[in-house]
Amino acid sequence: MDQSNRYADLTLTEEKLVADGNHLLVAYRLKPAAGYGFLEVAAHVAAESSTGTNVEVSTTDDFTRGVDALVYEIDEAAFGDKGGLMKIAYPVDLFDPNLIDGHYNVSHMWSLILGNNQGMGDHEGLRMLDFLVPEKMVKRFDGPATDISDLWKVLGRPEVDGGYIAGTIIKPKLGLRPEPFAKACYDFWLGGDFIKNDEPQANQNFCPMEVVIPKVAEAMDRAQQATGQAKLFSANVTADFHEEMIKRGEYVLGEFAKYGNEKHVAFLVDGFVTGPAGVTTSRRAFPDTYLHFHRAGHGAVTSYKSPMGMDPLCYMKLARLMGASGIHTGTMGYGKMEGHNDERVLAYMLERDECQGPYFYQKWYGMKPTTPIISGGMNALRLPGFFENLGHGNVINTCGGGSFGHIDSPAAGGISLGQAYDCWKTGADPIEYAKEHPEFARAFESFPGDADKIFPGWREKLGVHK
Ligand code: CAP
Ligand code: MG
Repeated sequence: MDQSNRYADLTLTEEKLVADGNHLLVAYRLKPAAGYGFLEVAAHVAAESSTGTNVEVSTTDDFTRGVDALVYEIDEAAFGDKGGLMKIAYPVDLFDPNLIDGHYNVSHMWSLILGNNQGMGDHEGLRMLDFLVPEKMVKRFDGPATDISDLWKVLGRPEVDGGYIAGTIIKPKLGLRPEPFAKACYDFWLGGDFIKNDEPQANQNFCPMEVVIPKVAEAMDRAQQATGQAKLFSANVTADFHEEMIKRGEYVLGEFAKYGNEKHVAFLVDGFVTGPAGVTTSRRAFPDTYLHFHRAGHGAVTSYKSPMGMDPLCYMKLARLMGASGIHTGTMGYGKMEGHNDERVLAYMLERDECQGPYFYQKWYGMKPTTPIISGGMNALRLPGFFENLGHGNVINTCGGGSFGHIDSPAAGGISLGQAYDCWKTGADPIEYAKEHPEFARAFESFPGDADKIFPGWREKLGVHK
């Protein structure tokens, strides 16, 4: 059934919709299935995502019609054989405020704008490219409770522009027992700032939380005394049940508090698999603890390979609305995961108070920033290019292989990361810098494949002939 007479109004202008601020706007790429018209399917998406279904229902009244989502712009040829562009305006009244405080729910918003419409049979692809949240809604999402300035403070740095946080992920991903795990932490902290649990590290029988966490807390205390520097640990508290998550969080904080280091702890929540409920549990139960949003599984909805799901930018915006203090943004083409240089906008959208996205100019109205967490196949050699592309280094970066794969030691790996930042920040030539900085220099020998690619001729220049 073609519902475009009800669910489309191509006379509406985006300018006016934005100025009025009564709608949430979404841009999608749509590819209709064979035999269906573009506007017909677009209108079906608007119906299915708001007040309608695939047929007229007798219970609809005039009020219902007043909260219809409306297709207000289409460009059928925008993406060639991948489909066209369509934009939908969703009345703010469609969205769901909490009973307890009137704040909006990301889970509800998500299920509306990218819910049932994903499974419709009359399209071959429907992907969310960008969205614009109006002021009256932005101000009623939780947003982050803590941000990178809280970590800079713990590290004794300026709370504005406090710079690069050099981190790692304990590797191997699984299979370390408590003693070697805590030793790996200590060894890295001698050179770097921040350690996170790898996302599958939890409460396995071979490494129970209640055995390993006290050892990690003790290792942090020792490393701080040995280096005279503050250290940070991001502990995985992901769980299905909110009470289990809170139990884990309280346990971890309690163990680090024994050394006065509870502020040196972040909570890692695998927020794609838990969904917004897991993230919000941590955000609200532990408002003083930095919330580290790991996103394992996100590729199923964000991969550019898919005609479905959403672009990573949308995922970043949802994470900031939920209240992530930091979220993995990928490495913008410098690491091992899918991504490209222009994904700078992911970081800017998270950090800034206003930012131009691909389709909409989003204002955040003072919502705290979410730190870009840069991870996945990174090491000291890849970092200078990464910083150059991004234009700053106010990020958390975790290099698992890039630290534990350093041929000298995890500490040397950690030091090499800080040196990579310093090299870029001071505008030094990396080869010249390596001549004066042994840990950075040895990263070339540790990751010779990368060195060959990024710095051809490095062996001769650095006098390495093995
Ligand atoms: C990185 C990592 C992270 C990924 C996740 C891993 O390890 O621990 O989980 O970065 O991807 O398991 O691969 P390495 P993203 O440093 O050894 O690569 O950050 O894109 O969400
Ligand atoms: Mg990992």
